[in-house]
Amino acid sequence: MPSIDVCFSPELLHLYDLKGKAVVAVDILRATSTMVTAFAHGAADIYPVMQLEECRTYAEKGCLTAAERDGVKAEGFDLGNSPFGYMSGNVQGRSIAITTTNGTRAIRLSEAAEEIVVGAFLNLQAVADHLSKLQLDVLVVCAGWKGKFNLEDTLFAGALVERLQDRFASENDATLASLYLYQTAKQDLPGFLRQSSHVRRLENLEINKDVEFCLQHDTFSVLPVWKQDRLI
Ligand code: 3SL
Repeated sequence: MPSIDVCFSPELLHLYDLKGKAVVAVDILRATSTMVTAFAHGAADIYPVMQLEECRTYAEKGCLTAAERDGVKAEGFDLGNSPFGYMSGNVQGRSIAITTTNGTRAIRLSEAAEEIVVGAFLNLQAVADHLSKLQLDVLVVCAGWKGKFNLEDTLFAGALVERLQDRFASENDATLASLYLYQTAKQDLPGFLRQSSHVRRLENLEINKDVEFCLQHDTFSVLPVWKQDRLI
């Protein structure tokens, strides 16, 4: 039986061997939720990059560019990191280059894995179905916040473990902790997360509707998968 494990921050990735594994990269608030939303609204592909300057260069290649730092859209880019910015038909058929504080970093630092998929509550079942077919050992890589643990990515990890627990061995402490946390919180995720650091950060930016949207389960069936230098 394959196994599932959880890495609480990209800073802990050096402790894991990614070779031969499937990574689920997650940044619930909001990068991976936004990427899933972009694909669900017709985006052709997405280039997640780490630096603002690199992201800017993709405009010359005909890409839409998207950038966020500290929760705010960076100046001079077409799009920010709110899922609502990707829903108006504006990304249909387009390539997007995106850089965010933590989410794009979690994806790029996972490149040694056999496969990387992008997960969010919004496409939770699509991720679970894909991993069940793939039968590789799984590592959920939480983007966290600037190297630190966060609740929302851990809750996603727990939700995924719950859906996979019959088919995957999940006996390590990180996985058990994620599962218990999710089972405690799942009746009211927005309420549970009200005191969390990033929800408070986003509240100060007055984007509560983003939080509510990103906590919805199984809204989309898209599954962004890493191929060479981008998500398709
Ligand atoms: O850290 C990130 O990658 C972002 O998703 C943060 S924010 O939700 O845009 O503030």
